[in-house]
Amino acid sequence: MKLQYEEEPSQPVAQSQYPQPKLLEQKPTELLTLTPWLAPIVSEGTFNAELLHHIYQPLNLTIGLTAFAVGKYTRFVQHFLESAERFFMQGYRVHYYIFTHDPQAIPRVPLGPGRRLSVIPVPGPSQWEEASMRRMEAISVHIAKRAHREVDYLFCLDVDMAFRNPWGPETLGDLVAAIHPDYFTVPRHQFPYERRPVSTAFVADGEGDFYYGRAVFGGRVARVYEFTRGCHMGILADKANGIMAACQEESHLNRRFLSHKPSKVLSPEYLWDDRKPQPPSLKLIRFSTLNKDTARLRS
Ligand code: 5GW
Ligand code: MN
Repeated sequence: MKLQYEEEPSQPVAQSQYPQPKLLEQKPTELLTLTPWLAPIVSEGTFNAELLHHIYQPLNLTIGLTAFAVGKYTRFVQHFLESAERFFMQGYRVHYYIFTHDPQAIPRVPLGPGRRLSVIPVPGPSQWEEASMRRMEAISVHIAKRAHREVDYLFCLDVDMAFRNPWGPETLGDLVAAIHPDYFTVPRHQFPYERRPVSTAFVADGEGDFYYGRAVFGGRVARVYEFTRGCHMGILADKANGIMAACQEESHLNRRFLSHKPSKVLSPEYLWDDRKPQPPSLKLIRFSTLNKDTARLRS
């Protein structure tokens, strides 16, 4: 008997036309729970946290978390880490990687047992400005050099944000994307994709699943490596052609998630923005952009 095996969902999906999955399609206050390619969409009420803990705890996993703090963004690190200590992967081994030009500026936030922090040096703010969009490159290099040995899963997050409610093993998956809070009620032809065909981030009008935010993505460390490398290659190709995609890294991230579908999708609970009122469809906010002015007042 000939063994058959199914093609992995990580394979590029052929371009095709199909209806846009709509997070709010069924009832106005109930989120879609499954994508058309059968990836779970995670939100409060779709999982049992206690059950998941019993399943994942014995696996002794280490979860990595990258965040960049270059230039003035070092001021966000303290609050980011303190909130992560309270809510991010409580009860699991966690390895924070803070990428910065200024290791002295990284505060020593007390960490719980099994949790550690490494500071990863990156070029200073002036180079960062010129070479914005270096995050994909820096993360892929860091995984190849080091993180692939140290963590099982890796999340890559913006630092100007804070955890507000538990973020646990329900978020773990091979390749994980988060729906952008500004676009989950928007028809896909209005997504701010890169629309110029000369860009490697090009997305045609009739295409698109969800518009994902670049502030949150992750997955198994090997898959995050492929993902960040793929995005970086697209960015380099555009640079060689003198093109900057409409939403920089986020355009490339969205292009890649269209052909390399995420195996798990996080609802905007996991990527919110404090400047927006909480809609009835979101039962709680887990991770949210700080009101930057508020953050400035606090510091
Ligand atoms: C931000 C805007 C323009 C040029 C540089 C930056 C910048 C971003 C920076 O100077 N330092 C820095 O560490 N970052 C990192 O990139 C932070 O982790 C930040 O959270 C992330 C994305 O930049 P944001 O948060 O300003 O982007 P938005 O789209 O969330 O406002
Ligand atoms: Mn941000």
